[in-house]
Amino acid sequence: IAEAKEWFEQRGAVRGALESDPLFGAYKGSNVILIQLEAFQNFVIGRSINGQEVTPNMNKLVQESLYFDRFYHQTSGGRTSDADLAANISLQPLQSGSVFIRYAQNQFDSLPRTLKDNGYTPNAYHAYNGGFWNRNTMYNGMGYDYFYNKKDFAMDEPLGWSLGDTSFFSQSVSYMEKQKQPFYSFLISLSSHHPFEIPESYQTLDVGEFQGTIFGNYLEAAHYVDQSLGKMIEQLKAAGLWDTSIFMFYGDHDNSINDWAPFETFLGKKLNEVERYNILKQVPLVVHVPGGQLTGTHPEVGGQLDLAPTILHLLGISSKDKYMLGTPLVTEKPLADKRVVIRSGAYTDGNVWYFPSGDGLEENSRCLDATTGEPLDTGACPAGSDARLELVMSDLVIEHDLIREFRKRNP
Ligand code: GP9
Repeated sequence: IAEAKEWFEQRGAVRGALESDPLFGAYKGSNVILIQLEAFQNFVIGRSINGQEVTPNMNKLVQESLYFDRFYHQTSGGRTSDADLAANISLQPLQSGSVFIRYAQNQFDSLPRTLKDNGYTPNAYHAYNGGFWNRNTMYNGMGYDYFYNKKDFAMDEPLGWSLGDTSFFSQSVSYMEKQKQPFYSFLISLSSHHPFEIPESYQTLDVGEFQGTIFGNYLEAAHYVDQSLGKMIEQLKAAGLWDTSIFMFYGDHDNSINDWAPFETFLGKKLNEVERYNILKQVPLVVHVPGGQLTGTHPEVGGQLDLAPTILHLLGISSKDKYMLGTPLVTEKPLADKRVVIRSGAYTDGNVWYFPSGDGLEENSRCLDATTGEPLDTGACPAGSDARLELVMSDLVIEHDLIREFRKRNP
């Protein structure tokens, strides 16, 4: 326990050292709207098909925001719930199963509770059954004031599993308008869920040769989500919430389409192993700050575990004493030795991709150039054991409810 505590505290010290960064607290007191988009991968951003942009509203927002185009999802078998865990608790998912289901009774240093302790009104919004992924129980423990779930939404736009994202976002904003400020609103969209079939009347993109395929349906669904988000932004502006809120969205996980042929046709090139892996793991992260003062595309690597530390950093709320794994991404100077660790034990620092061997032997692991995909000497990937240690420490904390123990030793 002492070893794990010390290891986490070292990670906390990295965040603590960044508190002298000029952006620490630059948006103190702002509302925070964080949107997790279902199966939303990064490769659609900025792309067109038959002369039509797939995500015109997001592309426009990217121009007025910070855009991280090498941002990775870090989910495992707990899929959407793992992304939520990463974003709001900053711990790694488990090798199997979902933390939301297996360890909902644990004590965690969650983003909603931390914000609540700092005067925020934290609420979660998702227009599906509250018990799915054990959210009712988990959200209660995470400190949300209220979880707006299916029963809180008028089913005025039935689509797919539940309510269409356009109505979901719109009704969520109506709830936000009544919240005591500052608020933290965490929203989970649903309309772009596998297998991405949306009614014909919703298919407003000409996907040409992909028409009637799962890949074509995915593009249509992404286009619909983009329209929904565009309308939400207009509504936030009309409600006077746009300039008082940090507005962020990211994708939760990949779209589970296992055939690379349509990706290659859509992107117009053959994809090497590293390009495929990047497409599979990269989800967009867009951060719009009040007044749109921070803009530009950030090529530094980051992952979902960095979301809570990033938000706390911008708000000037210290996370150095929180048992979290991530580090802030929006800083004046990016961290020099930043690494993103995937549940498989793979990691990237932006220069290399390290893939551990299936047999666990270090000499059988692989190291590839992160851009060209060329194999490199394993010496170019020296941090495989550090990546593994991050997973071991995260597992220890989750499987033995260690944050509760840490706090007893150091309240
Ligand atoms: C359901 C939704 C889907 O509430 O979050 O979860 P997924 O199947 O993508 O993990």
